[in-house]
Amino acid sequence: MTTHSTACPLDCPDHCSLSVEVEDGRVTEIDGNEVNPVTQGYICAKVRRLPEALYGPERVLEPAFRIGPKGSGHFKPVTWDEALDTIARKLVAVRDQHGGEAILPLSYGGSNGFLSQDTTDARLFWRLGASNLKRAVCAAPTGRAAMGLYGKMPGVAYEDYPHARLIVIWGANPAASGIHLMPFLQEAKAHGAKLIVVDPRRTKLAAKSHLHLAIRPGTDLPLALALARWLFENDGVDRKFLADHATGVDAFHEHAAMWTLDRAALTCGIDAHAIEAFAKLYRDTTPALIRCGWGLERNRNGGSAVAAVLALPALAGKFKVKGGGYTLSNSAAWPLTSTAAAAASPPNTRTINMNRLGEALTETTDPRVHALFVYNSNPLATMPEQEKVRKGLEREDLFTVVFDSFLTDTALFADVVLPATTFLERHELSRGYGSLSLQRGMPIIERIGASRTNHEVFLELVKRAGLAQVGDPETEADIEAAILKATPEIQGALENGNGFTHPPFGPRPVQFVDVFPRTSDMKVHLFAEELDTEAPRGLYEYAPDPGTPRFPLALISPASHRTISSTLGQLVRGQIALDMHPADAEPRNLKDGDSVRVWNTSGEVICRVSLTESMRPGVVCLPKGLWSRHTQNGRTANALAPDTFSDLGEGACFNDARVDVTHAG
Ligand SMILES: Nc1nc2c(c(=O)[nH]1)N[C@H]1C(S)=C(S)[C@@H](COP(=O)(O)OP(=O)(O)OC[C@H]3O[C@@H](n4cnc5c(=O)[nH]c(N)nc54)[C@H](O)[C@@H]3O)O[C@H]1N2
Ligand SMILES: Nc1nc2c(c(=O)[nH]1)N[C@H]1C(S)=C(S)[C@@H](COP(=O)(O)OP(=O)(O)OC[C@H]3O[C@@H](n4cnc5c(=O)[nH]c(N)nc54)[C@H](O)[C@@H]3O)O[C@H]1N2
Ligand SMILES: [Mo]
Repeated sequence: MTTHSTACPLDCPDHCSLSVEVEDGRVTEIDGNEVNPVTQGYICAKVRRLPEALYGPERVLEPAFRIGPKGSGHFKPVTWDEALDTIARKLVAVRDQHGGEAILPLSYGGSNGFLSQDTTDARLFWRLGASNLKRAVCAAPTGRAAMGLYGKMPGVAYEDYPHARLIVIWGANPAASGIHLMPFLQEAKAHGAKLIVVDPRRTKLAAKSHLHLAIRPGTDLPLALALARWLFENDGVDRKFLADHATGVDAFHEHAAMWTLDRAALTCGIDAHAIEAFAKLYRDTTPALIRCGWGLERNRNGGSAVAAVLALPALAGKFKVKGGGYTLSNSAAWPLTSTAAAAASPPNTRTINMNRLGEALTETTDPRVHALFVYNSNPLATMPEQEKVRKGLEREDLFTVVFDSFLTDTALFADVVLPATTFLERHELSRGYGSLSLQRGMPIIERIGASRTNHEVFLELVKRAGLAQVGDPETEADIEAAILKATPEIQGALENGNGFTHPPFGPRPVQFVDVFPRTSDMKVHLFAEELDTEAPRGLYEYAPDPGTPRFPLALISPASHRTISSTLGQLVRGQIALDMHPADAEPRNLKDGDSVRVWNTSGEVICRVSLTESMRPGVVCLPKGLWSRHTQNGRTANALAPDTFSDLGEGACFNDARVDVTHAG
C-alpha cells in the first residue's frame, strides 16, 4: 500500500488537501491531511466515498455513440479516433451550415481547476466562433455585489473566526456546504462568541445559535436595510471609518431610511424585536464577522440583498481587527486566469445565459442551437426549467456531446459520450473559494478505462477541426506555465511549498489592514453606480414576492450533505423527501411519509413528504443536486425553478420557485 497527497478541486469552498491510499493500483481510502491547514486531517463523507464512484457502474469507461432514443441511455462503444473525428466533423459542419453561434459550449464548476476550464476548451470554441456562455448559475449576484462594493476584496480566513465575539451566518449552511468552518465556529462559541443565523430553515447551526432569524426567502434586503437604518439612528455608525474609506453613504442611507424595524419585520415574516436584538448585538460587539453565503442570492432581490449585507461591516466600522469584517467568496484572491493558456480571444458572438439553457435549446433562433457540448456540468440536474432543458435535449436535430466521468442524467441524452478522468487521474491547479489556498493536484492512479483529460480532448478537437496554430500551448506543462507566467512569485511559492501556497498577501488577512477594496479609489462603494444602473429597479429597491395564491409555498433547494451540486449523486441510495412544516401539511391532509405532488406551471415532482418543525411554515425544501432516480417521477427541484434573473448578474432564481403540494395520485 502507498499513500499519496493531492487536493480536492470539487466545487466547494474548502479545497481540502487529501491523503489517498492505493493498493494494487486501486484507490482504497481517501481522507484529509494537513497540507492545507484548513483541512485539519478530515474530509466530508461524500468524498471519502469517492472510490465507490470511481469504480462504480456509472463510471464512463469508453467513448460511445448513442444507439437508442435520446434519454434511453443505450450506447455502443467506439474508439477515441471515431469519436473525435465525428465530433470535429460535426462541429465544423454546423459552423459552415448555420454559423458558429449554432454551437453552444456548456460548462460550469465540475472540475473547478485552472487547467481544465477556459484553456484548450476556450481555444476550440472561440476559434469556432461559437456562442459565448454566461456562467451565471451560481455566484453571479454575489459576485456583482462584491465587485461593486469592494472590488472583490478577499475575506476573513476560517482560522480567524475564533477571534470574533459575534459571528453572523447569513444565507450559508456550512454544516453541509463547507464543513471545515464548523470547528472554528465551535471554538469561537467556546470562547464566548455569540452566533446569529439568518436562514428560513432551522439548520443544525441555527438550532445552536443565540439568535435565529427565520426570514421568508428573498427578504434579506429589507432585513439588512432595517439593520442599517437602526444603526444610523442609534449611534451605530462609524463616521470616521466612513469618512476615510467609503463613498455613497448618503445614497445608501436614503434607501435604508425606508425600512423601519416594523416594516421589515412584516415583510420578512419575523418579529421586529429579533431585528432590534440583532442590530444591538452587531453595534455593541467587536470583533464582529459576517459569513455571507450564497443562499440569499438565488432570488429576484439577491444582488441588492448581498450588497446591503456587505455594507453593514463598513457602516458599523467592523473592519481593521482580526476576526472582524466579512467572508464571501475568496475566488478572486488569485491573480490567475486560465484563458492566458487559450491562445485565442472571445469572438464577437452572441452570449447565452446558462440559466436559460432550456429556452436556448427550444426557442432561440438566428441561429438555432444545433450542437451542444457539455463538460464540467450536469445541466439537466442543475439548471432551472428542467422540463424545457429536457425538451431541448430530446430534439432529434440537436447534436449533443457530453464529456464527463460519470453517466449523468444529462449524459443519457448525448449523441456522443466521452470519458473524462477524475481529479485522481490527472494534474490540476486549483484554489479554494473559502479557504485561501492554491494547490497542485497530482495523478494518484492510472487512468480508469480510456478516460482522458479535458485538455487532451479539446487539444485534439482543435487539431481535427483544422484550428491549430503554431505556438499554441500544447502540453499540460505549457498550459500551467502560461497561466502562472504573469505571477512568478506564485509559481515560486508553489515550488517552495510542495505544490501548496497561500495568497501573496498572506494566509490570514485583516481587511483594511492587509487587504483593501480593489475599487478604483480603494474605498468601499456603498452605493455603486454601476450596480444601480444594472438593477432593473435600481440598487437596494425591493421587489415583492412574485407568488400567486395558487402557489402559496416557497420552494427552496439548497446544498445538502449528500452531493456536491449533482456530483456524486450516484452514491445517494433511495428516494429523497420534500421537507415541510406540519402546519402546512395539516390543511392539505398530508402525513409524514405520504407520496406528494409538488407542482406549479413549470412542472411537477412526485416524492415523499417529510414533516419537520425545522422548516418555516410557508416554505418547503428539496435538496439541490438530486438525480432523476431520487424521485418517483424522475423530476427534481429544478423542474419547478423559474428561469427568471436576479436583479444583479442575471443570476439564477432557484429559490423563487412557488409551488403547491397535494397528495400524489
Ligand atoms: N455538501 C455540499 N457542499 C457544497 C455544495 C453542495 O451541493 N453540497 N455546493 C457548493 C456550491 S456550488 C456552493 S455555491 C456552495 C453554496 O453553499 P451555501 O452558501 O451554504 O448556499 P446554499 O446551500 O444555497 O444555501 C445556504 C442556506 O441558505 C438558506 N436560504 C435559502 N434561501 C434563503 C434566503 O432567501 N435568505 C437567506 N438568508 N437564506 C436562504 C438555505 O436554507 C440554506 O440553509 O456550497 C458548496 N458546497
Ligand atoms: N435547484 C437548485 N439547483 C441548483 C442550485 C440550487 O441552489 N438549487 N445551485 C446551483 C449551483 S450553486 C451550482 S454551482 C450549479 C452546479 O451545477 P453543475 O456545474 O452542473 O455541477 P455538478 O452537478 O457538480 O456537475 C459537474 C459535472 O462535471 C463533471 N466533472 C468533474 N470534473 C470533470 C473534469 O475534469 N472533466 C469533465 N469533462 N467533467 C468533469 C462531474 O462528474 C459532474 O457530472 O448547480 C446549480 N443548481
Ligand atoms: Mo455554486
